[in-house]
Amino acid sequence: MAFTRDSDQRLSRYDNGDALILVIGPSGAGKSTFINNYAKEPVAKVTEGYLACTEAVEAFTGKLPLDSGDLSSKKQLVLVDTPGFLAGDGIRDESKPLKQIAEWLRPKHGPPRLLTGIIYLHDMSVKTIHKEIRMTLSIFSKICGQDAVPMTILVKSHWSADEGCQKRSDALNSGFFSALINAGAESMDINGNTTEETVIQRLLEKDTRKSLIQLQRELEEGKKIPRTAAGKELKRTLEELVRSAVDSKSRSALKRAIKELKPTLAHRIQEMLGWSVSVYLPGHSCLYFSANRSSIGDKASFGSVPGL
Ligand SMILES: Nc1nc2c(ncn2[C@@H]2O[C@H](COP(=O)(O)OP(=O)(O)OP(=O)(O)O)[C@@H](O)[C@H]2O)c(=O)[nH]1
Ligand SMILES: [Mg+2]
Repeated sequence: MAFTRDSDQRLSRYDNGDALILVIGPSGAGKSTFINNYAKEPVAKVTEGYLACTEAVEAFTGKLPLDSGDLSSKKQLVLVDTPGFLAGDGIRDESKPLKQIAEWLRPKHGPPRLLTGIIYLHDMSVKTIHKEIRMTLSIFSKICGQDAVPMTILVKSHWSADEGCQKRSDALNSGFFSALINAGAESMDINGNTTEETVIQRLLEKDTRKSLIQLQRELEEGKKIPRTAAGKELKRTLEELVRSAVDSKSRSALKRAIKELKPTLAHRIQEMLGWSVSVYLPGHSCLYFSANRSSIGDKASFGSVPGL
C-alpha cells in the first residue's frame, strides 16, 4: 500500500482535502500496530518490551482506497500515530503526549488540521479497566469534545476468539464506552471479520467532519494547553496518581515517599509546561512538586509558594 513516514511534521503541509485520521489511545493498546496492519508494512515502530514506544506524533501518508466514493477529491490518506498517555514508566514527562498532539493538530505556522476521523484503540487482552485506562479515556473525551464524538470509532485490538472476549466487548459498550457510544461514537472489533481496512473505510464513508475538535477550538481561542479542558483533565489526573501513590499520614513516611517518588512520579510531572502540582493529604499535609523543588509542609506553609 506504500505508506511513507512524514519525517518533518513541522514543515509538512496537508491539504484540507486530505483525509487525516488520528489514532489515539492508552500506551500499548496497539496504535502503531493498527497503522502497520493497514499499511501492510512495518512503517511505525512497535513496542517489543514493556516501555512505551511511540515518542512523537508521526504521520504516515499513502493512497486513499480506490473505492472512497465522495472522497474522490481528497488527495491522500494520512494516518496519524500518537504517543500513549500515562505510560507510567517513570521516564517520560506525562504532559508530553498532550502537548505533541495539540501542536500537531494546530501547528504554530499554518491553519489547524481538519480531521476526517478519530480511532480510539482499546486493548481487549486487558481484563480490568485500571486507573490509567479510565484516565486516558477522560483526557481523550476532553480533546475530542462532544461535537467530534460521532467521528470517532472505538476500535478493540488484541482480540481473541474465546467467548469471554466478546462478552467483555459488549460489557465495555454498555459500560465504560457507553457515554461515547450514546453521543454517536461507533465500536468495531478487530476480530478477523472486521479488519483495519474495514475501520478506515467506515471513517472515510462517514467523513462528517466540518469543524475543529474541542482542543483545536480552545487553542484557536488563544488558550494555552494547560488551560484547555484536556490540559486541566491531565493535571487533575496526574495529581490523582501522585495522591494515590501516597497513602500514609505520618510525616516521616511522607518524607520517605517524596524521596522515593522523586525519580518516578515527581520526575513525570516535572517540566510540565511550568505547572506545579500540590497534593493535599489527610492531616493537613501537602506534597508540593515543581520543576525545581519538591517538598512537604502543611497547607498554611504553602501559602507563599509561587504557583500554588
Ligand atoms: N495479540 C495482539 N497483539 C497486538 C495487537 N496490537 C498490538 N499488539 C502488540 O502489542 C504491543 C504494543 O503494540 P503497539 O502497536 O506498539 O502499541 P502502541 O499503542 O502503539 O504503544 P505506544 O506507542 O507505546 O503508545 C506490541 O507487542 C504489539 O505486537 C493485537 O491486536 N493483537
Ligand atoms: Mg505506538
